[in-house]
Order: sequence, then structure tokens, then C-alpha cells
Amino acid sequence: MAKVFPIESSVPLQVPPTTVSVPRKNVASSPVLEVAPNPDNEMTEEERKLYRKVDVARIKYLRLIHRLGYDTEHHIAIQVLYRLSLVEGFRRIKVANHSSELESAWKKALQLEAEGTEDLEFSCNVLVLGKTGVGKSATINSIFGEDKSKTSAFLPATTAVKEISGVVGGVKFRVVDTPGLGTTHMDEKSNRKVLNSVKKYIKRCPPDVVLYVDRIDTQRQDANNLSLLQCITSVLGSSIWSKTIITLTHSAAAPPEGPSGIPLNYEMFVTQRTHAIQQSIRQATNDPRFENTSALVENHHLCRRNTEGEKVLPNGLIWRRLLLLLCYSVKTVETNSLSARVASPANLFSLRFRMPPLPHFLSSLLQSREHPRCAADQDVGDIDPDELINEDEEDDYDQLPPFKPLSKSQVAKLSKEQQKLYFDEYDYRTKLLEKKQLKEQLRRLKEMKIEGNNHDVLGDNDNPDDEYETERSVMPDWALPSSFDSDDPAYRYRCLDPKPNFLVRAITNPDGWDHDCGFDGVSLQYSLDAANAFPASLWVQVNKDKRESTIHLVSSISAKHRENVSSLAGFDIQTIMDQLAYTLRGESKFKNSKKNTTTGGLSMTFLGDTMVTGAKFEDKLSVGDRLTLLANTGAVSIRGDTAYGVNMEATLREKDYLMGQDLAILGASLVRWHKEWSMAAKLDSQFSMGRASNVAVHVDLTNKLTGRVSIKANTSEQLKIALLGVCSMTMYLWNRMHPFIDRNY
Ligand SMILES: Nc1nc2c(ncn2[C@@H]2O[C@H](COP(=O)(O)OP(=O)(O)OP(=O)(O)O)[C@@H](O)[C@H]2O)c(=O)[nH]1
Ligand SMILES: [Mg+2]
Repeated sequence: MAKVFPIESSVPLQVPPTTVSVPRKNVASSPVLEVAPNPDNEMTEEERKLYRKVDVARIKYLRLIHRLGYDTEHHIAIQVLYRLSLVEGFRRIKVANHSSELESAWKKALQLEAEGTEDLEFSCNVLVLGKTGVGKSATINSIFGEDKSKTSAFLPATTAVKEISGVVGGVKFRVVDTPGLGTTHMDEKSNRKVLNSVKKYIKRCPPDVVLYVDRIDTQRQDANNLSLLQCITSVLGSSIWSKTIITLTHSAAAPPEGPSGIPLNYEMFVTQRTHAIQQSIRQATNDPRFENTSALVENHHLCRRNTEGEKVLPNGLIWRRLLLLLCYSVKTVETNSLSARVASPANLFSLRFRMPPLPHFLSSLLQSREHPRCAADQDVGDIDPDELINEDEEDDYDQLPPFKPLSKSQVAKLSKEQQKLYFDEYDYRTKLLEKKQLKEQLRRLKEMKIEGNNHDVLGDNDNPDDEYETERSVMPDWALPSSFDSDDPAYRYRCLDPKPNFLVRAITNPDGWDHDCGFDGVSLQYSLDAANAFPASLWVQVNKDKRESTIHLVSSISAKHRENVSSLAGFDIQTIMDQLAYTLRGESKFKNSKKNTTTGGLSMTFLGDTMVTGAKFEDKLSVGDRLTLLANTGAVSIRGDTAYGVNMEATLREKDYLMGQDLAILGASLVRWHKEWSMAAKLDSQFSMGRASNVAVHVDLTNKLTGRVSIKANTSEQLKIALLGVCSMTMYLWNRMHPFIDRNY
């Protein structure tokens, strides 16, 4: 979930640079291939206007951040520039590489600044609100760098709504100072009076930014804030919160003591305080989407200063500059998102698209799905049981001469060559034994199938505890800690009465909140044969942490019509962008021949008040025993906007796949959306090396030249472990020496 200016942004860890560095080559985003040579021809007049507006806004913004001594690498600047590029949508891809676009805008901004073109034509209207005595007027004075508004330590100093204007760093500021608000019941009437006069004023002159000022060191009074915030919302409307910066004065104050008696860490203190106010705003507006950013302020004249005379907080932050940057950023994003097709301004800070991009739905539509099967209809992967059973029986396990496994000390006594021979023989026998067991299982399956057909109805079995059923029930359960701990997920989510078709597992997350084991969810798997003829499966996963909870449910039921046709109906629920998406899907599979299966399917997803429809077609072909080809194509559409996709995948298995696990999958996909093609290719491979090592390689690459390479190797041999260690060290050092390369990942 992306957020603009997340809370953390208010507390940069380092002092912002005082000199400007030229942005690096690969600023902010990955390079994008140039596709259309002259995109301007394809644009409508309206689009062109919008783009021109965004271009102007971007250059202005870059000039402003340059004046403040920041550059495009500042975390807030990155987010604002990203928001601007979202406004333009896909033009970036059409035009060229986004980074060079940004670079040229930056160059242009620097050039304009160097020429001394003073007038930026950028103004900032600020409304300052807050309780009495928290330092509203003092903050305004700090912004202007002079005492423009009266302050008082003992009496309410500001008695009427008052506009104060001036120029700060070439920007015209019009700041509205307001009388302080009260938090008791008796103050309600006077608060409304003040707020009504504010309302009258802002009708004439709407603010670009609202500073909600509070002291950082008055946590205990928070309970009273809620009614005040509700009062502000009811008079001024909840829309003002979308442009509000929580402004915390007295920020040089020492953090209070934590529960353990030791003073809190400063960053922790700021975060806690910010969270508390954010939470009150959410409660007051009844809108959980608000996540206002915060700015730290210290108005005291004795505040530490740097050599340039700027006030510096104990954590090194030059707070006034950051406050100005936040004001410019809020205004830039706010004014440009009004005309944009993306995110409503009410969600300014919590950039949460109500809708993920269409290719997201396309990829889930094109996923190839297995149809749930009746117990007796199961087979093992793509292997044909008949073939395996009828295979030459000569190398059968039973025909081998007797073999006695040696103990560790006996093996140690053998010569190297003998050891190798011994292990080869051992591996060969293990393989044959596994094969034998598998054949037996398949034979049993086949017998059951025949029996089932004879009885006509499946599972009409007098003896549910028959051998097959109990074998299938082997269910992985996680190791129980030796002492009972009700908080341990292994104890909390355990089936006391294990059922063959029911599996519950805790989902662990190493970064989770819940206790030390990092547990944050539970997954449940269930399968059944409805009415003995419609196999169904259900999979649910629920995750919950302090911030959010998600659910993912996939359920399917299938029916077999004739020997070679099977239909599937499915219902899914998934949390997407904080909303629940409901999907209904249906598909039919035709087995044209033993080697070829064709599938056609439709899907409908309901997300909020929109519906995404999709259709797909898939063909799966086995070539020989080892190669499977899968091709599928489909389209999804929402309100006339359509995305098309084609996927192709080849899977190559080793000869005795079920015994060994060597496998290679080569895939390519092509998606067309908004008149653009995007391509991706992937390679997945797993193979064993020697007796004790396994390697899994994953490579994916897109036409935007971004991608990922991952190599996982596990081994139980010490020499190889050492080698792996050396390899990872080398890669780490190589990455350190070539820092730009992994930015695209
Ligand atoms: N130490 C410290 N004192 C501050 C800070 N901000 C304001 N003050 C002091 O707090 C007192 C009140 O500040 P004002 O700016 O008058 O507060 P106000 O919110 O404008 O108050 P009203 O106008 O009455 O609503 C003054 O004595 C300020 O000097 C700060 O950041 N740190
Ligand atoms: Mg005041």
C-alpha cells in the first residue's frame, strides 16, 4: 500500500543536504523503452492541456526544492514527483524514459534558477488551526522569520481571524492566524463562533495547506481533543483534513519517560504522538483513510541553530525547511490531483487507489487452475498412471540381490572408490523403492476407480477408514514446543481431531507484531465431495496485524459431465486496496485427446461499485512424457477499458519426475493495455547436483529491463556450504561496488 508522505517522512534521519547534488542517472524510476516516436500526435487536446499543466507544475516544484537546498532524491520529493507522473498516466511510457524526463526537468529548473528568473508565480495560502496557547502565532512568526503576530505565554493572544502575508524564499505566503480553540464543553459555543468566521474567510480565500498545531509534549490531554476535532470537521467539512499537516510545536522538548522509567527514544516519541493525533482525526471524521503527515516545529528563541542561523532540532533536523517543503508538496499534489484521473483529493496522503491496474486482474484470470477431483479420480501430476504401471518391470526392486546398509563407521573404513560405489548403489535402490511404492499406490487408485465405476456412485463406501483414505490423510503438522503456551500458534491453531480433508495452519511472519514468533495469520484448507459427485475445495487465508487485516478465499466446485468434459464454478474473496473484491468464475475443460486439454472460462469481479469482466481460453498439450506446453490468452474489461494478454509456458520434467524433482519452466507473457505492449519472460528451474545438493534458479525479465535473478541452493555438504558462502559474499561485494545496478530490481 503506497502512501504519500508516510508518517516516517516527518522525521528524516539525516540533516537535509545543504548543497544540491545533481540527480543521478537513474533517478526515481527504471528506464522505460521508447515506443512511439511522436506521441503528441496521438493525444487529445484535453490530454495535452493536462500534460502541459503538469510539466509546468513539475518545473516549479523542482525550483522550489532547489531553493530549499533539497534535490530530487529527497524522500518527499520522490513521492510528489511520482504523484505528478501518475497524473500523466501512461504518457511517460509513450514519450520515453521517465528518468530522462525528470532529469531534463531538473536541468531546466536549475537553469531557470541560475538565470535568476525570480518570479515563480507560486503562492501558498495557509490556514492555521489549533488549541489556545499551542504556538500557532509563534509558528507563523517562525515561518516568516519575524514577529508578525502577537504571542503570549499567559493570555489568549490572538483574538480574531487575521491574515498575515509576506514572501518567503520567493513564495507569496498568505497565512491565516486564528484564535485558539478550547477543549472543554463550555468552549463548544465559542469554538463554533471562531470556526464559523474561519469558514467565512476560507470561502473567499480557500487554503492550500492547513496546519493543525498542537504541542508535542501534551499527550495526556488527548481525550479532550476528539470533540474539538469533531467540531472542526462539522463546521469546516472533512475535506480540510486532506490538506492538513499535523504541526507539533515544542519539538526540542526532551521525550518523556516510557513505561520502564527510561526516557523514550526521540523518534519513537514523535511517532507515538503523531499516531495519536492521526487516530483522533480518523475517529472524528469517521474515515479510516486519513493518514496525515506531521511536521516538527520549535519556536523557542533559544533553540539551537546551525552556522547559517537556522533552528536545528535535537535530532539534527532543520525543521523550518522541511515544513516549507511539506507546504509546497501538499499544494503541488493537491492542485494537480484535482484535475487528475487518479485518486480523489480527499485521499491525498494515503495514495490508495480504489482500483488496481487492469493487468492485475488479467494475471489472476489467466492463472491455470486444476479442477477439484473426486477422491478416486486423483492422479499424480501429469503422469499417466497406466504408463508408469506398465513400464518394464525388469529393474524392479524385488529382483535386486539383498543389500545391507552400512553404519557410519563402516562407511568411513571404505576407500574413496568403494564409498562412491556404495552410495551409487544406495541411491539406485532408494529410487527403485520409491518407484515401487508409487506404482503400488497408483495401482490401488486404479482399482478404486474401477470399483467406484462399478458401484456407479463414488465414495459410497461402507468402510470410510479404508487404506487409501487413511493414507491420504497424512497431514503435515508443525512441531509442538515442549511446554504448553496458549499464545503459540502451533497450539492455538491445531486440529485436535485431525480430518483427512481439513488442514489448518498458522502463517508466520518474521516481521509480525504478535509475540516473538511473528504469527500474523491463519490459513485453512478444506475439500469435500458434495453430494458424492461434485468435488469441491475451499482455501481461506486471513492475515491480521495492527494496521490492517486481509482475507483471501478461493473456493471451487467442479462437475464431470462426460468422460472428457469437466466444469468448474468458483467464488473468491480477496482484499484489494482495503476493499473486498468478490469474483465469480466459471470454466469448462475439454479433454480432446489424452495429450490435449482445452479450457474456456469467464469471470466477473465486483470491487466497490465497479465490475471487471474477463474471458479466457487455454490449451494444454503434452509432448512425449517430459514436455508440457501451456498457452492461454484472455482479456479483462472495465467500463470500456480493456487489457489483453497472452501467456505461454513450457515445462520440462526429468524422466522419472516423481522420483526426482528436476524441472525447468520457461514462460513468456505479453500484455496489451492502453495501446502499449509489455512483455515479460521467466525461467524457473530446479535440479539436484550430486547426492546432497539442490539448486533452484529463478530469472524474470520485462521489456522495461527490470527483472530479478534468484538462485537458491541448499546442500548438506560442508565444502559446498563454504563455497555458497563465498559466492554470496562475492555477489554482495559486487553489488556494493556497482550500486546502480540493483536499483532496477
Ligand atoms: N519552548 C517553546 N515555546 C513555544 C513554542 N511555540 C510557542 N511557544 C510559546 O508558547 C506561548 C504561546 O504561544 P502563541 O504563539 O501565542 O500560541 P497561540 O497558539 O498563538 O495562542 P493563541 O493565540 O492564544 O491561541 C508563547 O509564550 C510562545 O513563546 C515552542 O515551539 N517551544
Ligand atoms: Mg495566537
